[in-house]
Amino acid sequence: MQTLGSNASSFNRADGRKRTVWPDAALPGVRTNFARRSLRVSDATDELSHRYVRVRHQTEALITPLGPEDMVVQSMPDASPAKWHLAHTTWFFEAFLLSIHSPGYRVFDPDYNFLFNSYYEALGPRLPRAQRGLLTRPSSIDVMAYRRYVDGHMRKLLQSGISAVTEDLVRLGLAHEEQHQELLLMDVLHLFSRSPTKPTYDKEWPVDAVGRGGRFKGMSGGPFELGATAASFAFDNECPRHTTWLQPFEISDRLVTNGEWLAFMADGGYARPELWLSDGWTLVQSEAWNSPLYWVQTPDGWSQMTLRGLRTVETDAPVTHVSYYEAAAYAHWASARLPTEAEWECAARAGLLEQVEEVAWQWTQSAYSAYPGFRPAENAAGEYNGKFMVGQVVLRGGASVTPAHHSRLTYRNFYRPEQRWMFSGVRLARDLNQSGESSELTAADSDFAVDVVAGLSAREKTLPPKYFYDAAGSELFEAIGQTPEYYPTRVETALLQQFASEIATGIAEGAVLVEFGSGASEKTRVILDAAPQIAVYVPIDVSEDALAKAAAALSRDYPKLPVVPVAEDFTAAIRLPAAAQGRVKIGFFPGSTIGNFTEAEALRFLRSVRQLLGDNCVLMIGADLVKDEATLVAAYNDVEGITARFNKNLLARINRELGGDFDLDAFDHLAIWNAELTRIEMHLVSRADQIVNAAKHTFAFKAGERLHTEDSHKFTTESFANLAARAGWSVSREWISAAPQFAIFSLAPQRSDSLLSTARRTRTMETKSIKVPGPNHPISIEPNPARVTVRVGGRIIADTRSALTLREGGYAAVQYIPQEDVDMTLLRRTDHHTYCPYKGECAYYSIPLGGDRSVNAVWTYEAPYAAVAAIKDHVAFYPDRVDAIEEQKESKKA
Ligand code: SAH
Ligand code: AVI
Repeated sequence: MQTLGSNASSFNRADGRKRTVWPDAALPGVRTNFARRSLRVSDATDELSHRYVRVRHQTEALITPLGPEDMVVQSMPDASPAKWHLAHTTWFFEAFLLSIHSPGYRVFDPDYNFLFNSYYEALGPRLPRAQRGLLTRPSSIDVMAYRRYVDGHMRKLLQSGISAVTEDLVRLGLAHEEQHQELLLMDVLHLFSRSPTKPTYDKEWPVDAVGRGGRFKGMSGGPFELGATAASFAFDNECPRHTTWLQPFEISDRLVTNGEWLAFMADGGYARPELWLSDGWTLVQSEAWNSPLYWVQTPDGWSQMTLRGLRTVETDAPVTHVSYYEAAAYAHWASARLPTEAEWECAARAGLLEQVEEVAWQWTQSAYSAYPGFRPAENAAGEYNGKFMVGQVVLRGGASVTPAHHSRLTYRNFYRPEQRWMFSGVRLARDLNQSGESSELTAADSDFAVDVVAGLSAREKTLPPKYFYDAAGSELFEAIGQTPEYYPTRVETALLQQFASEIATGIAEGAVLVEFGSGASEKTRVILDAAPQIAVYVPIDVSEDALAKAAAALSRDYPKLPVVPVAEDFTAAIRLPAAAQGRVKIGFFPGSTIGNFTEAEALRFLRSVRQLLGDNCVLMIGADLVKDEATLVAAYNDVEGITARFNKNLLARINRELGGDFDLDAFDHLAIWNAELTRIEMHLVSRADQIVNAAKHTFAFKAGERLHTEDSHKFTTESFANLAARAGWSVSREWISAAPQFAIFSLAPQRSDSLLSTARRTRTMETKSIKVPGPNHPISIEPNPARVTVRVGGRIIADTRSALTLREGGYAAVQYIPQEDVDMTLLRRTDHHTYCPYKGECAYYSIPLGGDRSVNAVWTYEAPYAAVAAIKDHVAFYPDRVDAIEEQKESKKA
């Protein structure tokens, strides 16, 4: 992909996470209270020293394709020569760190403060910006010597052990240098674009990725928490996080393409004053603009100057290098508008957007100004932000030239509305009215419409269950979980709580938790609480409202945990966000949502998750088990009628979103058990012959005709393990509740070198089933009031008044005797072990005194499961492997 060496690869799209730059050498202040204080001092210093070296090398890697002449010329006042960037970023460390925090430091050259200060009044007079191209001296060699000199002193400073304030300044200096890495590329591109030979900076520079989506995504509006919290590094202009109000809106999931821009141009976009803001129209005329900045008309059509040289304009790629005026005119032409920065941040946090950071900064319609409560940082570096908060517009996201991991969803880039040499693009937004309808009717060609038309046109009418979950449907599902009949939510949550700490032991430090069909993310909390080592949470759900609400609530309650929601259909090809990369992945698919798939869908899903999560992953799946029909049917036919409302909400959603005219009272909710296919089926049954319109189509229903809306398959431990095995997974642990039985399976990828047949591969050697005692397998433990003694070889080896009597199912009662009342010196531990799914791992002892008869005569549960915790530190004896186990009832003392 790159010829700039490994350093430069942190610039482009590959991982989708990028970040930005300030308009020309701009330096925002930084807050000092971000949450990285848990690192030990030496770890923090090591990490910082390495980062310092990486970032400084990265800048130098960027100039390797440049010759000495390329480094000096200033192609316009907004751009700076590459040599100036190299020196200015170095000056930052000298002026803000070494001169203040390194006792005895002598500046490299006293003139450099004048030459390489960008904006800082507090640090004295400086070379006017437009004269940076006059600096033939100092030479590039001098500037590189300056870099080495400052790097040497910085190395010493970093190794000397630095204060938190100094550390913050170093991090700020590195963020500042990353901004200049982007500026350097912007400025080189501008310089080369002015050259008649149109030079190539890097012929391997990646091309901009084409977006997949192309849909508007709706958001319901309401209060929204905008801005950065104290939990991680952010610039002062991103703070404080504060509540703002959003009207309902929709936002395009991808950026405007070159092809769309060509249509705008062909429709006279640059020649129609009615589309333009007044200042923009003046500029279009005075500058004779008729295309984005780097477009060049050739006999073969439009080409575009890029870092790869002059290339044909790709119609599917996003348009870049347009000013705010052009973006606003385009939006006007497209019957849309630009999003506000709050709308952008809200949609990005909800995971609705593609091309967030990897192609171009996105113009918002928000003026760059202070958030309520904004306070500039109190150091000299804080001079920057406050004084630029006028006459500029906010851009959000990140660009192909932004260093990886530099930006964040709260990042506020800003430029003047006429500027366009930065990598700027366009994302559209539109108002929704209060009932959530678009100002433009786009719903008719949505996936939903297509699936509804196909499903209602089929001979046996059916609809995919994923469409249950609009905002109302997600809330109804939560309400179902509260009904007494719908046991799966309650039982699975209790099972998770009971085994949380055990589940947590299988989760690696720094792992990412990826949840499929996360809904309200309530069960997730049990795992997060038990496994604080989880470093990132990625909830995936089609229900945008549920996802946005859950992500906001989790961010509030787990402020240190990055929550990166993905609003996608998890049966489609999902890409995990960059924050998940390089981490061990823990998949979590609770709720028995896997039961809503057909067998083929479940296999496809499990196989694709196997690919998505990689080799070292764990996948935990909650699955409901087959049980008696009455319990099952009641769970899907609650007396209060909430499941019926959930089922009928599908019709309400069609009415709302696809202009349908379903009469909800003309259908009955039906839930039946299909024993042959081991599934609960939900249907809506037409009460009469009727005609229904939806999605611009007409459908006839006969009286009694069913619309099949959902299957909930139920499993046995065997059927589930078999399914998993066919998709490349082995069950390594399973936890099973008391009745009504529900299971959680922990799956591991099958080893590819396994020669075992599928049937044998369904369980790994270590598979452990964990069961909770209940009515089908009751266990009771009671103190035994009798004195209990055990005799072997004629000797009393145990004598207690504190025995516990354990009764289990149909087995004989067993006396568990506290070890302190047993002469343990007479026992010999053996390597015999057994496993009980209700009680846990069991270890054994022989009693040499008893001879052959007493081999493995004694057992103990050293870490018994919670339901039988009382027998810890007790041992029990096989009656036929000892002489006698005697109980003497003692009369109560008077
Ligand atoms: N995990 C939660 C919610 C289960 S409800 C729990 O256990 O209680 C099922 C969830 O899966 C809903 O939030 C629904 O929106 C989501 N879902 C259903 N089909 C989906 C699909 N194809 N892609 C993504 N999410 C889906
Ligand atoms: C999400 N899914 C597993 C639920 C189920 O049990 O099939 C959805 C549901 N349908 C009716 N009630 C609950």
